[in-house]
Amino acid sequence: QHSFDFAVIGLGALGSAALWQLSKSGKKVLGIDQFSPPHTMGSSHGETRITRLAVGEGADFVPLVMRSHEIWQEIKAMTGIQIMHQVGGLLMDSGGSAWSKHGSEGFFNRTVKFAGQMGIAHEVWDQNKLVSHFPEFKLEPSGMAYFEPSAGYLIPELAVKTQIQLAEKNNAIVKTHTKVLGIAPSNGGVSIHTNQGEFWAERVVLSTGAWVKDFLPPSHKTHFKICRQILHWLPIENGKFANGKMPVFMWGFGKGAEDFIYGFPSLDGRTVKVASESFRESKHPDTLSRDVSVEEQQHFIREKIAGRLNFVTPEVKESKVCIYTMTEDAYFVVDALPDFPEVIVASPCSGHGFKHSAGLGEAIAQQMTRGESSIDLTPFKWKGEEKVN
Ligand code: PYC
Repeated sequence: QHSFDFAVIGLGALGSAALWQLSKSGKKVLGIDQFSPPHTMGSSHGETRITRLAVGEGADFVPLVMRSHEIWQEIKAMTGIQIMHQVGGLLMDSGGSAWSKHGSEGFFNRTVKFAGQMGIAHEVWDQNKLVSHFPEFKLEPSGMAYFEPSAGYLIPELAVKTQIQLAEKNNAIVKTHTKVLGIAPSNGGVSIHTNQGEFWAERVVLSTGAWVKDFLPPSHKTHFKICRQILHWLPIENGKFANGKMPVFMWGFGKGAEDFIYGFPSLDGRTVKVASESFRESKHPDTLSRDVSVEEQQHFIREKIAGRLNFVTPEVKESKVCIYTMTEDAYFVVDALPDFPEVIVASPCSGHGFKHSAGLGEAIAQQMTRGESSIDLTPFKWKGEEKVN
C-alpha cells in the first residue's frame, strides 16, 4: 500500500495529534518519522511541558489551548491515560512589566489581561503572598505573581505515543526510521521520496519541527531559526517542590529574552526540572550538539538559579537537549508551502507549542477533511516580509 489520502511527515507533538485526528476520517492515512517516536531528537521530549490557559503570547492561541485541554481529557476518558496534570501554574515577574518571553514584551500584563477578559480563574499575588504559599521562590519584594489553578503540566512522550497508538487503532499506517528525502507535486498530490521507498498522498502535513527548513525554498528558510535548548535536573531537599503541592512555574527576571527560568514539580521526589531559554541560532538539527558541558551547567546555576530558588542544591544531576524552531514574533506557521498547496507546513512552534498541539492537530485535520476548522488558523499564515535575524 503506497497511496494515501493524507500523510503526516514528522510525528512529534503536532504530527501525532494531526495523525490521530486525520485517522478518525476513515480515509487512508500515513505517518512517517525519521526516528521512532516518541524520541529525544526533536522538540517533544524531556518528561514535562507547561500548559496554561491565559496565553500571554497572544489571544489567538487561547482557543487552541482550551480545546487541547478538552482533548487531553477526552483521551483520559477513552483510554484511562492521563497526559495532563492540572497542578496549577505560576508566572512570576521580578518587577517590571516589560520583560521578554518568546521574543515579546509585556508578557505578564498580557497574561493577566487575557485571564480577566476570557474568564480564566486566576489570582495576582504580591511577593509576600507568593512566598507564604510557595517558599521555594526568592522573588524580589518588587515582584508580582500570577497564579492559574487550571494550568499544569503535560507528559510529552506519553502524548505522542498515545496519539500514535490511537491513530493505528483507526488503521493509520506508521512508518518509523523512515527519512523523507524529498517531496514533489505529482498527479494532483504529493510524491514522497524516502529511504524506505516511494509513497504518494493527496495532501501532506509537514510537521517536521526543526527539520522544516529542509523542505522550504530559500525564500522561506529565513522565517525560522533553530535554537538549542538545555533542560536541567537539580537535587532538592526532601519533600520540597512536591508533586501535587507545587505548581509549574515561569519567572521573568530581566528585560532580556533569556532572563527567564521555568520549572515543574519534582516527579521523582529527588530532583526538580528547571530550564532557561536560548535564542541563539544553531545551524541544523543533524549537527546540533546533544551533549551538555560542565561549563553550560555551571553557567546555568550561576546566572539563572543562584539567589532565586530555595531548597535546591546548586549542582546539576542531569541535563538534556531539545530544540525550538523560532519565528520572529513567536507565532506559529500553519500554511501551505509556497506554490505547493497540497502541503501544509505545520509545526514550527517557537518553544510554546506543546500545550496547543492537540487542538492544533484537530484544526488542521478539520481543514484537510472538510475545508475549514472550528478554530481560526488565519493568524498563523506566512507573514509577508517577516524574516528572522
Ligand atoms: O510554553 O509555557 C511554555 C513554556 C515555558 C517555557 C518554555 N515554554
